[in-house]
Amino acid sequence: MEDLYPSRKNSQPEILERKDPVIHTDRSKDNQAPISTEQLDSYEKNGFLQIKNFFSEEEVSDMQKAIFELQDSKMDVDSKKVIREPESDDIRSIFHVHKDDAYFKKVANDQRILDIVNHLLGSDVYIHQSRINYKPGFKGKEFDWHSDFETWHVEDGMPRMRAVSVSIALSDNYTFNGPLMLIPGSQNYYVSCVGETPEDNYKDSLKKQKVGVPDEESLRWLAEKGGGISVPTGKAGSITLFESNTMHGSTSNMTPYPRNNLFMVYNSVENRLVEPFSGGNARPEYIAVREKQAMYSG
Ligand code: 6CS
Ligand code: FE
Repeated sequence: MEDLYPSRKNSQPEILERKDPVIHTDRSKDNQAPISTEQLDSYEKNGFLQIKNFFSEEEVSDMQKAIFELQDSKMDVDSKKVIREPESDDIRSIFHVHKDDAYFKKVANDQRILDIVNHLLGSDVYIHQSRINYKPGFKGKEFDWHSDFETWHVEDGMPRMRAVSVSIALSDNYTFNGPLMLIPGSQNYYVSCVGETPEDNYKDSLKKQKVGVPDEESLRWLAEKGGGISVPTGKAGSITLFESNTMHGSTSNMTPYPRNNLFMVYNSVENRLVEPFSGGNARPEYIAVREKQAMYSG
């Protein structure tokens, strides 16, 4: 398959134009969407959309109970799906929760979310990746600037930009406890990064990403083009949907307040993974789902 978004191939970075729509349902059908035209406009323009108070307080406390019970149950467990912080034993992320845990499978199937992502992606969807990023107080380290799509394209073989991440805030996201930072409009440009993908890169990249992190010049260009950096803060229970190629990152958390987010990544069933464009081995199923699974439809 032709590689429309080459990266980690050249010695110089390059900024390529996006070749896919941001919203894959024709805008003449806005009235079929469960969100407003203004919200669709905002997502199309910025590459992300925050919806506050999406979940009820009761749902939030159920989810918080679930993520902390899971965290406790894995505290002393050595599992590939449990990623620990680079400088401590604290749990950084737990992957594949949509499949391994009945409760999170229900969250992944939440019809309110499915109706939105089906419209944005213009098709039925399946879960490409799910994870809980705990970002514990004092110990939670940064997630350097990156486009998820760049990794999913190069290391997982995701052909086109037709996936969306739904970040569910399960603790209050303040300006100071390492919230998600996004560059508005960056979804429209693809930063072709330098550097080869090391064998089994995921064993290190999920702790600290090195390849696929854009150069400072490209990041400066994107931020200036987009008019700065957005930090959607808000109470637990809000969600932030962001397009697969929107440049994002988050700082270390040096406050007592954890920043727990649950991520469900939805991919179009018409955009299933092929061989990694890096030419390397496919990443494990718990990071990048390949098995044919039940489609989620709106
Ligand atoms: O490699 C990945 O798939 C993961 N890495 C980051 C930094 N964001 C997306 C995803 O969790
Ligand atoms: Fe990411």
